Amino acid sequence: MTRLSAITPSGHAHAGNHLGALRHWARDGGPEDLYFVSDLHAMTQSYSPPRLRALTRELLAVLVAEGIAPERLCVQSDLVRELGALTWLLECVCSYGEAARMTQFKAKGDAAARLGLLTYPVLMAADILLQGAAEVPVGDDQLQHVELARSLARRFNSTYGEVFTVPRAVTPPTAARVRDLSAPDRKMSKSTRDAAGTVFLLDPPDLIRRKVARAVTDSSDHSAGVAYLPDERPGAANLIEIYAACAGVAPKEVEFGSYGELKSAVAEALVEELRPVRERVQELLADPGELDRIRADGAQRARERGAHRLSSALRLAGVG
Ligand code: AQP
Repeated sequence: MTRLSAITPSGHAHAGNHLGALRHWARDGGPEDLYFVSDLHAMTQSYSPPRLRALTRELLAVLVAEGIAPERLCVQSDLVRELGALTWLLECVCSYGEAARMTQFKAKGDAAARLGLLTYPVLMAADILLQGAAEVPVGDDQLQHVELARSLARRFNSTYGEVFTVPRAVTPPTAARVRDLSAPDRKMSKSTRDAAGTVFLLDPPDLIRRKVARAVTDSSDHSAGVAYLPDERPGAANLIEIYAACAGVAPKEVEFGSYGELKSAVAEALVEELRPVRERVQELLADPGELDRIRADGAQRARERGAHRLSSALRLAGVG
């Protein structure tokens, strides 16, 4: 059974990506799973090409450093020809109305929006269908995109002939949803403008300590006992959840006498949780040869894995 997951190089990876996704990809994945850096998806809004290239490389290093087996990794743009061809086939079985209904397009799309913002869910369908993925672990915000991939697979299969596995979305088991430390009403995010609330995987320990020390706890009385109240005190609950995720316990089991103690414990837990990843990323970035090899091998494997599906789809569609 193949599962497929991706991380978009829209910024530096952070503790939310690690606790909510990356460490699970490393621990729970099967031998057929595929993880990729979705650099093509980072192009739907204004971006800097040199920064995109550097972030793509950094995120590939992060995935390796997280312990994901190199044979399960690739970079999306290394398959740009295959994905470009398949995206076109799928766009030709997708209606404009279906694409325009995607909530992310409805939220950000206006007349000036890049056409890629409208069509990138079709590219995501191509990512999934090219590799024959059966399961796609996603959060609620991406469910609609997997539904589109299912519809396009079924429609292509029934119109031209059976080629594609119809994928299904799976919700990852209770992964942590880490919130911004300064604005706990929103999730920790790569593309945040205010880095104070985001603990990046590559932040040095002292910076992590400073960011956690300044985290919002929703209480002016820092000596008061710590209670896990996600609705009333989302900032404190976020810190408790981060500590619980690092310590491998349930948030309700976390007990501290004061917010000061909680913050020190969260800072040290995060520093130790992220230290091996940061150190390994630094080694990988210092040795370009190893990363280049991993990337080239991953591209070749992913290309070979999708080749027969793409050629069958082109043939059945009467082209290629
Ligand atoms: N704050 C978070 N807590 C837990 N999990 C998170 N993920 C993202 N943010 C958190 C999970 O990380 C994986 C890769 O993320 P993505 O590249 O698909 O992008 P995203 O969900 O849009 O994440 P970001 O970091 O917030 O990026 P931007 O700022 O570009 O939107 C996914 O499995 C995601 O659920």
